Amino acid sequence: MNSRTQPDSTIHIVEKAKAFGASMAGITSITSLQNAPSYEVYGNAEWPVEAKSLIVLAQVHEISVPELDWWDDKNGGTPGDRQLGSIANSLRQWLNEELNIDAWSLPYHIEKGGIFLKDAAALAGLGTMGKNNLLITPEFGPRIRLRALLLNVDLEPTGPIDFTPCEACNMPCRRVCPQEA
Ligand code: B12
Ligand code: SF4
Repeated sequence: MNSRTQPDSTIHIVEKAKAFGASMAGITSITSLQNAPSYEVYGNAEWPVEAKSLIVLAQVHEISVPELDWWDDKNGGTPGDRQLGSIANSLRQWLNEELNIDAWSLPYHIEKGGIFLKDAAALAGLGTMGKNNLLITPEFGPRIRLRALLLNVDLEPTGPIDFTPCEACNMPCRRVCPQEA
């Protein structure tokens, strides 16, 4: 598959990501990401020249399972990120085998070639940037972990969305910090 694909392909790929276990998934273009606010601050990023779009995956971290976000030095990561990595890997293989789409899994850290995941997720319509500087999703609030795959095809974007939870809120997120940051 190449050139611009149909909206049906976007829906099919997003649904498959969820079937592999992602709580949410969405698509945006590399061009949109290049113009996102974090790149204005950070400067240009380098991606494979073939990359045209990306799929952002989110996994909910329920309040009852805090250990999903516990850093473990032995394996160098968190259980939640390993679960999301495995979902991304299954999706990457399926995209390649079933749709002939090349997909690149990305490192977590920006300095190792990762992307700014909150910007990507906001552009892909998973949620909006909250006043706490985290991505807030309509269904799971900020309690999600993100990951992304770059794709060598143009796909119909799924965002951004019109969602403004902070507008009518008295900002407990800003008042809770013991250091008044
Ligand atoms: C470096 C980093 C950290 C550092 C520094 C955090 C910081 N506050 O600067 C440390 C280690 C401290 C950290 C801590 C945490 N992090 Co962190 N971190 C990252 C990482 C690797 C890069 C973030 C970064 O440097 N951003 C770039 C700087 C320049 O910008 P920024 O501060 O994010 O602000 C930009 C956005 O707000 C954007 N923006 C604002 N409005 C809008 C509107 C639109 C439409 C768009 C597109 C963009 C946009 O523009 C700003 C720049 O101008 C990302 C993973 C990734 N690869 O993206 C995870 C990530 C952001 N972290 C995450 C999380 C969960 C956390 C913690 C909650 C972890 C924890 N359990 O404590 C804390 C929260 C700390 C906090 N109060 O912010 C999640 C966020 C999930 C979410 N729901 O948003 C991410 C995406 C990791 C992941 N895999 O899911 N983190
Ligand atoms: S507590 Fe309110 S202001 Fe803060 S991020 Fe959540 S909705 Fe936005």
